[in-house]
Amino acid sequence: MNQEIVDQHGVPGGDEGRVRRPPRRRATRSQMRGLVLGVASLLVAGCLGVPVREGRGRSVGPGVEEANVEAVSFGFVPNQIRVRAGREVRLRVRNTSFVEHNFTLLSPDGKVVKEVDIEGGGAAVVSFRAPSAGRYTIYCDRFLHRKMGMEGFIEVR
Ligand SMILES: [Cu+2]
Repeated sequence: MNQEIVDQHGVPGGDEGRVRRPPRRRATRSQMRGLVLGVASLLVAGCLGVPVREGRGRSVGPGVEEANVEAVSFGFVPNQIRVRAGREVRLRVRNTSFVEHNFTLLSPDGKVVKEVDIEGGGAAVVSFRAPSAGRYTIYCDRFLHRKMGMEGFIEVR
């Protein structure tokens, strides 16, 4: 982290000898960089696809697979989860951000299988049967969230 700059010159009328001022130049520069990075990541998310983070279900009992999914602003981690066909799949979704997100699960033919809103800091378990191979889609239905990267896939094999 950047060290804060302490201005040694007092301000007329001030009763303290040392006055702490915000490091104006650096703040401006890092704000600019933040803006550029923010715009760049929006472009990447919206146009080129977010980075793939793979995960897979683990067996937690006879015929049951479980996977953890983290909902962040704006994405799911992992966003590509492989599970085995013929199982009950339990997705443990934790929203680790401060805003509400949504978790919608679509079947390979585009039907809503499950849908749940998860408040900031909250969690939900989304269970479904995955009878045969196919690609399920997950996304957040909040305005623009999917476009910004809150989308992923459950690959049933
Ligand atoms: Cu969201």
